[in-house]
Amino acid sequence: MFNLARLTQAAILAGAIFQKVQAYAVVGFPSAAPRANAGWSGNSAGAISNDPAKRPGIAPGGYSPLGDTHTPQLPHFLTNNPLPQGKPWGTKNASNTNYYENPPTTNVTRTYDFTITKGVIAPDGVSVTGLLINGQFPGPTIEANWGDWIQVTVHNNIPDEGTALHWHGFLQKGTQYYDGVPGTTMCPTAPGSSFTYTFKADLYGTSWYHAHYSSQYASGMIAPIVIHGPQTVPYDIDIGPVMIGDWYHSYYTEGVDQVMKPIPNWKNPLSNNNLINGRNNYDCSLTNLPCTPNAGTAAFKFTSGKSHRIRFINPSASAIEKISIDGHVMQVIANDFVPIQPYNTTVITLGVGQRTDVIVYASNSPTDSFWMRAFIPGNCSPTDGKGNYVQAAIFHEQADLAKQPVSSAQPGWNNNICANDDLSLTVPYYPISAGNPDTTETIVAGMQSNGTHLLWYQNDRTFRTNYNDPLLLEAKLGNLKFNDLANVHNYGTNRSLRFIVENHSGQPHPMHLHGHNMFILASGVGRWDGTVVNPDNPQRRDVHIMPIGGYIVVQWNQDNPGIWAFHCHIAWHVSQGMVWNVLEQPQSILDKVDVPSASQTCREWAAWTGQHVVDQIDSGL
Ligand SMILES: *[C@@H]1O[C@H](CO)[C@@H](O)[C@H](O)[C@H]1NC(C)=O
Ligand SMILES: *[C@@H]1O[C@H](CO)[C@@H](O)[C@H](O)[C@H]1NC(C)=O
Ligand SMILES: *[C@@H]1O[C@H](CO)[C@@H](O)[C@H](O)[C@H]1NC(C)=O
Ligand SMILES: *[C@@H]1O[C@H](CO)[C@@H](O)[C@H](O)[C@H]1NC(C)=O
Ligand SMILES: *[C@@H]1O[C@H](CO)[C@@H](O)[C@H](O)[C@H]1NC(C)=O
Ligand SMILES: CC(=O)N[C@H]1CO[C@H](CO)[C@@H](O)[C@@H]1O
Ligand SMILES: [Cu+2]
Repeated sequence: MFNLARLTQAAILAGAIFQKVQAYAVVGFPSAAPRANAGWSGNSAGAISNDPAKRPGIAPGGYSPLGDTHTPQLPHFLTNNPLPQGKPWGTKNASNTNYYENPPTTNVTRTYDFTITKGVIAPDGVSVTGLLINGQFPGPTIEANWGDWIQVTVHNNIPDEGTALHWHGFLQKGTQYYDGVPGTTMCPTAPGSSFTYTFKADLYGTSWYHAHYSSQYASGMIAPIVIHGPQTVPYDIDIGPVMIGDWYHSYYTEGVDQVMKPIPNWKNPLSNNNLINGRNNYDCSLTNLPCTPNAGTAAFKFTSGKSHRIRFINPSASAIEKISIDGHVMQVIANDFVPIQPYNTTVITLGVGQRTDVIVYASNSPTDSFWMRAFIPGNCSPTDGKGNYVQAAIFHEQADLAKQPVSSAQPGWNNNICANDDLSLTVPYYPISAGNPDTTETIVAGMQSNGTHLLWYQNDRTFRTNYNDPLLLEAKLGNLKFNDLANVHNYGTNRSLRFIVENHSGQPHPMHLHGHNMFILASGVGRWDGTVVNPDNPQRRDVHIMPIGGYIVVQWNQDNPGIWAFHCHIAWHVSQGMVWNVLEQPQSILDKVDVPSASQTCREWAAWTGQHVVDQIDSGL
């Protein structure tokens, strides 16, 4: 056995090898030593177990098995269930199936059992209170095949807070009760209680799940989801999820307190670090908190001559991430759950909640090594300027793991454009035309005072939840008179809706819609001139960045009865009320959507809140 700390130290002392990050002065950014790889030997990529439970555990020092050179690659699909001939999802593929209308049914259910706990963690060496899923940060990866059912039982062992988990990007057709938005679809799960979610893997690709109760997810309740499905561009190796997000050296309630302070004392929380799969170093001289230097950065393994799929996910509370790999072009094959016609780029931009799947081709040199980099531009997202950069080493099979890669950053790797790639580049693989909407809504978003607090308003409406009285449960009872702060808008049986959202603010907003993929018709700075990009087949996804001082134009078909939040995915903006609820086909909610009439979860929540004060400072989401 070798000593982790000593190896890390040795790697730093390799001196000349450590390359200072060029072009950007990373204040206080300490060495990025590769992690020790106690379990990994030699050149083999490691056997892939088809049973996620049989994969190796967490590397020393980390809180998740992700992001180490011995993290096993993922299979192309799961086979630990009775398989019909061929693919688990049958003959459906990326070009012959409209996945919104005809997802496959495998009749296989993947079950997971999660326990949420609160404890002190130090992912970057700085000790903070965090929230863990089965003791992990990021939490355990959910893996399923396209067409499977996913069933997750969540035990809330947080002693003093409710919780709810949201499965980002799934349509939840007929299963909205399991969408995990407290006060909208369900009551929060009380401390000591459990809740079992059941939903279908109707779309395929890369996503994540996260707490939707206040800003809990900013304290660690995030984790990847991989739904194996048809391939559009063949590749050899699936590296798996790479979550890149901001990190705060305080429990999330501190951020909520800051942003919800009455005028004039409110302020935007500043992120303190940037993590890849929950890992980075931090310069301990910059904090008064208990801190251990050289916590370790993430590392990945490539095989020379092979093509590698990487599943980038931005689970930040607030940050826009710029992601690049030195010396390598990334071939983009999907955005969110939507496969697209491949295009090449060197820098990927992800707003909160967004995913991009890429294929990276490795050189034939077995000893190659180089850096993956991620950067949060300060003009896009409020950071303290000390920890907005993270890097992770990528090693080929015979590279010396004790040596820092020596590679140069891509041109533009740290560009400060607070917007997604041009919509003309992102063309869905399965073409669908948006058509003309039945109803168009113009929404002007900006900050306004409610008399005491500065909140986000959309057309003079802001949002605050009532945990004890979920909107969906009321709709199921036929009660459609919601109070003003519920911010519910009834679009009845309109077949399609178009939202023109204007941004009267100095910040970009990653806008997310539950229960749907949106057609992204246009996005830009200033005012929309009426032009639709790729009108026959516009980009579709579930989050798109509304640029600073600009707009987005989105549209979707009302094919999913329910109450769906259209919200900014910046945790602090949601706290301040940036949520617009779409009530879709209320009559069909009564007729078709399965919602328990007497919710045990609400009874448990009512019992708990009868004896404890819920200190709901923010909107509740
Ligand atoms: C999908 O299947 C159809 C046959 O149903 C076939 O013609 C087509 O080439 C397949 N597309 C892909 C991308 O595999
Ligand atoms: C799934 O179950 C349904 C109902 O029992 C059945 O009709 C269908 O053929 C099954 N599909 C597969 C792929 O086994
Ligand atoms: C994209 O990059 C890949 C790998 O470098 C290359 O094979 C392909 O030809 C490129 N495609 C385009 C359109 O440049
Ligand atoms: C403004 O909003 C905050 C946060 O929801 C709330 O606590 C406060 O009571 C509101 N002020 C008024 C005057 O309604
Ligand atoms: C369409 O939505 C609007 C709200 O914008 C509503 O007034 C109208 O009644 C809806 N139409 C139908 C057919 O439900
Ligand atoms: C389209 C639009 O109205 N954009 C606005 C975004 O916010 C800035 C700042 O308030 C305005 O100047 C823009 O007109
Ligand atoms: Cu926002």
